Amino acid sequence: MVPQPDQAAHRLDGLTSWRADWAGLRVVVLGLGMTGFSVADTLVELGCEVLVIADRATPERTRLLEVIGGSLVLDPDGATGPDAFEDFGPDLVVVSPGYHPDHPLLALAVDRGVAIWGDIELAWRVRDKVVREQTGEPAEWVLVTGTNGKTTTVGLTVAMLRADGRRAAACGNIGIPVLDVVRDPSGFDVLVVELSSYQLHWMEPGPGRVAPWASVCLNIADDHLDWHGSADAYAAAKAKVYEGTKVACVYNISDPATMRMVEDADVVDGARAIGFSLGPPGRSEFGIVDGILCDRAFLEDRMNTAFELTTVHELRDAGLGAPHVVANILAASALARSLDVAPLVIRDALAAFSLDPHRIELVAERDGIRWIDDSKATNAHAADASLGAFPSVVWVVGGLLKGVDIGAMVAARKERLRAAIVIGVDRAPVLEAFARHAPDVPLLEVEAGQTESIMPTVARLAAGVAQTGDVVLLAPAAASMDQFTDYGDRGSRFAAAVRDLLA
Ligand code: UMA
Repeated sequence: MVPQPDQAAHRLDGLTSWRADWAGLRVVVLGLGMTGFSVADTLVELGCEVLVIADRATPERTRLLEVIGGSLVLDPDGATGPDAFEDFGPDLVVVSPGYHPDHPLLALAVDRGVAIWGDIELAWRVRDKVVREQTGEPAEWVLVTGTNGKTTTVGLTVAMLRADGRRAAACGNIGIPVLDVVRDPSGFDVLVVELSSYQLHWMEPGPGRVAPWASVCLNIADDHLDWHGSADAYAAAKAKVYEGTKVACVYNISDPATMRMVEDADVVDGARAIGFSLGPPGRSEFGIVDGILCDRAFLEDRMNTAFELTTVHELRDAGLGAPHVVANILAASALARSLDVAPLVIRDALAAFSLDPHRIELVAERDGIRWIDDSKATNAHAADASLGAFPSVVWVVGGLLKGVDIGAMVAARKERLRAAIVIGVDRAPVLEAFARHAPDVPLLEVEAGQTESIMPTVARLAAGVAQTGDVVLLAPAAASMDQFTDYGDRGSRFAAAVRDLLA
């Protein structure tokens, strides 16, 4: 007998542990990328009946799915998926983050009253698979979102926790599915989970709601508007990061929208709001006084004293001095301090920390000109932060703009621009932004031809205009997939072209 939606809902409510009775639950998994595979693998191990439906799948994952005992319907044009869905009659759908919420199979699930979870909800429900020896409890979770700086902040927080001897894992949108970490038999004390707005979109109140130890939305600016439909919907998804927080909601004082998110969030009684900014900190805040990064939140006498964490000078020496990186450091310190990591341990962790590639990475310096790869600046907000770190810039800009207008940033930063070198297939919006807001900035265009020739041309053009004291900055304010495999490919090609030119 096919279970009715309310029976199925009742059963799902009880599935809040790895040891609950998952056997025989019929689940459609949407997507067979990184997430879809981790979901299918988990559910099969739990004894569920699993049908994966996807537009595409690599031969490797297709084969592995067969080996573990999941079924796959490949549905490249949307023709067979709906019938396969109906025939299977799922109790539950688990969706990969890349699926647009208007996808016909999701509409079908809603129409048939079938619950939809994201992979994060599933991971939270089964997080007790491996528990900590000392406490018998599963790892605590720390959630990190924001438009920019997520991965850096996750890396910093994990480094601080590890320096304190905790077993901490970075996971989520950084490229490691949370389910893989939750099932890792070695076990962890803390998971630091990077969440994209897509993953947050699917997180809902109820028995599967994540209750993090601490959470942060680093900043919010327009991004992914094509997926969410509006800036409000994007912000509403991001705000969910704070829901259910137990100890510390960390927010950005210079981005008041993040503070409002905390005010509106439904958190556990006693959870504190902790602000961070580059200015002097008030009580319950992290900030900077006379070049010293301070914690005025996690100490008894926060009226009169503060803990010193490190100095801007030391951070500059470690290549961590750009203002937006310092902001990430303050946020990560707040998360780590909420877990009782000592200030001196934080200082040591920072001294040993280096940024990931393609994040304001110095590629070369010659004749007083610095060449910097910030290919990770895939949206206007990140590029704006990057431009703000340098007084005189030859800016390499363009790519997939994802529906975002860069006009305001061009207007705000034009005084810093020696010239702009425009790349990308869809360059009309970039050219328009300059024509409207910065007509005096010289523009050099790179033909949208072969991928191999783009960066060598960029390097040659930049060398022709850059002067002593300038920074040639690859911070394209756009995604890369129109011409490159990903932002890493774009940055590596830039670095290789610069080195070739200077060799
Ligand atoms: N698929 C379809 N139809 C669709 C969409 C997807 O069939 O309309 C299927 C295909 O089988 C495809 C698979 O789904 O192979 C891909 O699923 P996915 O797009 O959800 O990607 P995953 O491989 O599962 O990776 C996801 C995140 N991707 C996205 O959110 C787009 C990864 O973030 C994340 O690292 C990974 O889960 C592990 O948690 C990447 C990303 O670009 C890095 N994130 C965006 C960003 O950071 O801006 C949000």
